[in-house]
Amino acid sequence: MTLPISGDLIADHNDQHAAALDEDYAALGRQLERRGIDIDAIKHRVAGFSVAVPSWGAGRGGTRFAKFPIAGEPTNIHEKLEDCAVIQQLSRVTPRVSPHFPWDKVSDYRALREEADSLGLAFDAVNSNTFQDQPGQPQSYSTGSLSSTIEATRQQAIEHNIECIEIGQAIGSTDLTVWVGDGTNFPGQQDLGKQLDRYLEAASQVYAALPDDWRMLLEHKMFEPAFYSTVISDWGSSILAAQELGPKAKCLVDLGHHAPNVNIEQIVARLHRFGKLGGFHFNDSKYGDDDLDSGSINPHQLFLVFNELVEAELNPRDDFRPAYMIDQSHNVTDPIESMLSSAEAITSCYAKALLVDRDALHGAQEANDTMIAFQTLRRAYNVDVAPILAKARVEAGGAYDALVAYRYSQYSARKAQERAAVGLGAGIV
Ligand code: PSV
Ligand code: MN
Ligand code: MN
Repeated sequence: MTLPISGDLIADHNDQHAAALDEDYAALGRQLERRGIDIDAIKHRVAGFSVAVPSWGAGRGGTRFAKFPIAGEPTNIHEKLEDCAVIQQLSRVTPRVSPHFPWDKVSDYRALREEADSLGLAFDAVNSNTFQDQPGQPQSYSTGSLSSTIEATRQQAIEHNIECIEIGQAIGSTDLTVWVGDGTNFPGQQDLGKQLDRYLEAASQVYAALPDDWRMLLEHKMFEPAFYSTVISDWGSSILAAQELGPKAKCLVDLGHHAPNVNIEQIVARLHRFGKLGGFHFNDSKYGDDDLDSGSINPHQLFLVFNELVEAELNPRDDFRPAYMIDQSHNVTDPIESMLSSAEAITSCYAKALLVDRDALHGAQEANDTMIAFQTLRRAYNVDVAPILAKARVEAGGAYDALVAYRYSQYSARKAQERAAVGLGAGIV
């Protein structure tokens, strides 16, 4: 396997920091031991954690207004895979890539799977795209896709999703993530009930094409591109649709897709309660679907989401195996750096959630001791878990400080020389 970053470079970097890491890990271990926590057991759980990176996140996303490409930015799935391999090689928590079609279209998917494998990667959920028209496509999605009033358009959207399942089978995926931009921009534009009926009927045809071990992850979003109503706008619409479709349909929570101030951790608990929590798109948001870096705006919320996920792990329902993915748009940073930083932020919140004294929390909840319950969470949130993450990373072959090692490798300067320049243009959703 030829990985993009030199193994010697990573080893040298780690050697330089080995003594400091041992000291910090031992000090944190003593601190946690006083609380009755075995640091090695936490490190073991952290080592087992992973989150997929989005193929589309490897490029500069841009916004509706502009895209500012950077030199060396990937322009095809092969280059994107190479960049994702860098993220995995240094972080060791992102072994899978979530592809998007037709953006990542190639002629030979078995070869693509082998290519990913040779880079130490596998594929995660396949994302369909019926929110944009593609060159040469017979029907336009201007009237919507799975919910369009035009039968031929619905049929085209169904066939595209089924094609995504087939591609997914060739590349080793077992989940199809379906997000549709369908909705309306004006009151009265469509019958809100009939539009959902059409969506459900079409989605059931996609569902019928799922292989036995596959899941269909329904991703809701409140608005954009539809600004008056969206067909699958919230977790209520999502769970109702998933319940109607059947057991293989689950809900996917993108952290940026909710009404402002909504309690996302409670949504997580609700979806889990009904066995419908299928996956996540991690990112952060200040105003809407901002697709900012995970944990950059509200790391406490991310921790509270993971607190619910750890509770869910302890009380699994209906084959609980959420697909964790990043979904971000990098407009002003090197995407590799953003995803390294985000993967660390996400894993940190998982580690902190593992540190919560569950007996103390549940006891305080039963006794209605609000302050102790809150402080039990706070105590875990306040721990600097960086030594646990670094230890797990180094032991798995990653870098002590992934960002520093990445800069030191000059990977981005090398790619700027090797790769074709990217044209200007608007961004992606
Ligand atoms: C829609 O805003 C979304 O979150 C969906 O996951 C899409 O697949 C992705 O963004 C496209 O960038
Ligand atoms: Mn998303
Ligand atoms: Mn989004």
